[in-house]
Amino acid sequence: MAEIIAYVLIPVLYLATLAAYLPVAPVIAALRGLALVMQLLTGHIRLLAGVLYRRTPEFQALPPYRPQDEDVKAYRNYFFGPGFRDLRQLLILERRSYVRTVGDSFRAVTTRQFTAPTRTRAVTVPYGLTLYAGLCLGALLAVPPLGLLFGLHALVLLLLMGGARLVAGTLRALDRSVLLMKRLRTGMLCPHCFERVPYPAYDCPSPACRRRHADIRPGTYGLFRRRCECGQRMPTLLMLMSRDARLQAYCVYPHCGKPMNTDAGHMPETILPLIGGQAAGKTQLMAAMLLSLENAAADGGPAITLADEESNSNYQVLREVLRIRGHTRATQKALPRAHSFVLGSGRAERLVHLFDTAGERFVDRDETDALRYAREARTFVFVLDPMAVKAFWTSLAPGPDAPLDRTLASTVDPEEVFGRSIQAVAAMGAPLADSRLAVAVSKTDLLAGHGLAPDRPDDSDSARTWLRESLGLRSLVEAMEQEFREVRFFCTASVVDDDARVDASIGRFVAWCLRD
Ligand SMILES: Nc1nc2c(ncn2[C@@H]2O[C@H](COP(=O)(O)OP(=O)(O)OP(=O)(O)O)[C@@H](O)[C@H]2O)c(=O)[nH]1
Ligand SMILES: [Zn+2]
Ligand SMILES: [Zn+2]
Repeated sequence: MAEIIAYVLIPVLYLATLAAYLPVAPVIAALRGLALVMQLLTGHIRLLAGVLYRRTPEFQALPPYRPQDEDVKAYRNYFFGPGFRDLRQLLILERRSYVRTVGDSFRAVTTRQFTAPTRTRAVTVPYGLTLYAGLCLGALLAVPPLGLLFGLHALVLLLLMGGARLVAGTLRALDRSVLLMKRLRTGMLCPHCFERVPYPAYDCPSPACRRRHADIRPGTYGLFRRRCECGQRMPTLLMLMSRDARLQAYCVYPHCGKPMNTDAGHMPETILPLIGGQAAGKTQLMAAMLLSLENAAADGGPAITLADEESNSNYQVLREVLRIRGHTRATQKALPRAHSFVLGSGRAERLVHLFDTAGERFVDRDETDALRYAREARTFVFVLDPMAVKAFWTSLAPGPDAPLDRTLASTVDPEEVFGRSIQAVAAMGAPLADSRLAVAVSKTDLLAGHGLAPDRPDDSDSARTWLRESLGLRSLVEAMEQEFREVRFFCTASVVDDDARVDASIGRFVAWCLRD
């Protein structure tokens, strides 16, 4: 009987139970597979949160972008590198997590159902095989949704990366057109090396940092703002700098790198070179021009502010010299030859650079290079000291009163200076035929005292005739009128009266020079 039970009944019963189990097995396998798929998907979401949001070390599989490793010491914008790094990290971590999760699940079945079962193997082996089948199915079925999630992630990232580049490009174009509107197509003038700077470099505004950012424009390191290595945020565009938060601009040329005017790039620029021989009266004329604009501002004219510390302190010195009727010669050695100031307010604001182009500069090759800025000028001033003309001393007999102070005269022949400077400026590529020339006949206060000045000093034609006929400068006047589109003659006296008001001749002269 025992044999019947052992070899017939039990096997038949076992086979019958197995047969009954068979229809249920696929359901169990499917459920196990589904469980694995869900486990893998939740794992993916956990990874996504870790990589994109929590950013703890266990979610980092690739070296991060650090500002100290960059050429520009700033943090990258997410869509210019870090976003792609996150996607790659996610892929790496997902692959690891997939292999681990699937492997762990298989190992668990192997131990619990095959190698160390808690119940008889007759039960655990079929169940284990079912679970194996389910796991195989789950591992396979998890791949398409995971792939889809990655595909979606990559697509969204790609779109945002493209969008970010589009925004950066648009912002740059917008900033560029604002610059064009301000007539700064070729950039702003560096008052130290006289080069045109297409877009200045800026220092981090944090006083403890001051890292130089060569190009702050929207791009890799930020769209609207960028973050310096020190953590300080700074605007990416001239357009985005508010009036009182303008960053200090610096020249981008490696041989210079000096600070530019803080207003550079924020308003149109006018360059006004003063050409003339040594001691022709350029420095004093420049001071008188500034003082005259200051007088005009006090009378309700356009406001004037010296654009930088250096311009300001130099101007204070010059003004004092004018005021005490001293002579500029003693001070000029230490003075640079540029004064920058902001004229007007609101939309009419502009940055004016006055340059003293010393006559001796035209001799030296290096010095002529410094004339580069003249390329951008459309109005030139030629300072003509009548006392430097030989005919002045021979043909104009001074009156009976005290003789003219010859030591105030320039010793350089104006004709020679004009010829040389115009040649040099034209060689720089300045379109003289499109430019205007203001001829400032200097020191006329001295002449007037001796009755030697033109009859009507405030009239251009009268001054012109005087230069041609009385001073014998016919060929010089002709040369001027040939080179320039428009020539105007002014008799100027760079002197102040007792109320520190500049001679009226300067006001007229400045107004013409700064006319648009
Ligand atoms: N009275 C009078 N003196 C003037 C006038 N302009 C210049 N001077 C004097 O002429 C001399 C030369 O003038 P500066 O302005 O130094 O000449 P500059 O062209 O700058 O000379 P460099 O820098 O050497 O090329 C100085 O002693 C001035 O005080 C003027 O309009 N009236
Ligand atoms: Zn420079
Ligand atoms: Zn910084």
